[in-house]
Amino acid sequence: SGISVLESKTGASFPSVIGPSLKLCGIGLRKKCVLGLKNIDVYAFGVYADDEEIKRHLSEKYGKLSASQLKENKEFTEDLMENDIPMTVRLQIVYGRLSIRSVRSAFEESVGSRLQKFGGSDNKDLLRRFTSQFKDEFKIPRGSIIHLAREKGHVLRTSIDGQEVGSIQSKLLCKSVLDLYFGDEPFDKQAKEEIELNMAAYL
Ligand code: DAO
Ligand code: DAO
Ligand code: DAO
Repeated sequence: SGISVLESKTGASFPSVIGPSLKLCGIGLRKKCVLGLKNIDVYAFGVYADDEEIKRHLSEKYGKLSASQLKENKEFTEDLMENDIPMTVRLQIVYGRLSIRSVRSAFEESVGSRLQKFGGSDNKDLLRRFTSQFKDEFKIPRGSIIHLAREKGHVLRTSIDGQEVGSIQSKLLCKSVLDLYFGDEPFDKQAKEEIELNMAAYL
């Protein structure tokens, strides 16, 4: 126990295991371009998954392929995002002046575009249900740890520094959140590759 991995640019530290069974599969950086001119580092992230559950759900279908064959395999990515496999994205905030308003609007832009991509246009309600959990009085200073956990049954549970913010049962929402980190247009391409290679190695 006690082993952790550092994100090189920010020094954010990620335990290699969280809870009883979630293993670190890759780490990366979420940047955001502000005012069309400069990139700020908003948070470092680590993606965790239950290795046994990946194996249980996907080894029959993909077990004969090598990790490098699976790296370019879109169907494998889709299956990782769609199956009922527990995964957690752990965010460590590195930007010091994050307001809840900007979190809400970034979320509506990033997750909103995925909800639209996967679910068509009539999920404004779902999105609002989720962002309404982000109360203005919450504070997310530098160093805050946010967990976005997909639990069994496609429940997305959100917590900040160990305090639960809320949970929503939605397969579409879970998939949309995971897509930010290892979908088609991920926040960090190198992280996506690392995540998929490690997940493939669990088969
Ligand atoms: O101060 O206007 C500003 C820049 C804020 C950028 C905020 C990006 C928020 C990204 C989502 C963070 C989720 C925890
Ligand atoms: O980086 O664009 C993005 C999406 C990140 C998801 C962040 C969810 C943050 C939930 C915070 C609750 C704040 C009270
Ligand atoms: O660490 O400063 C911080 C952020 C604390 C946010 C706490 C959120 C607590 C939410 C409880 C609401 C229950 C529905």
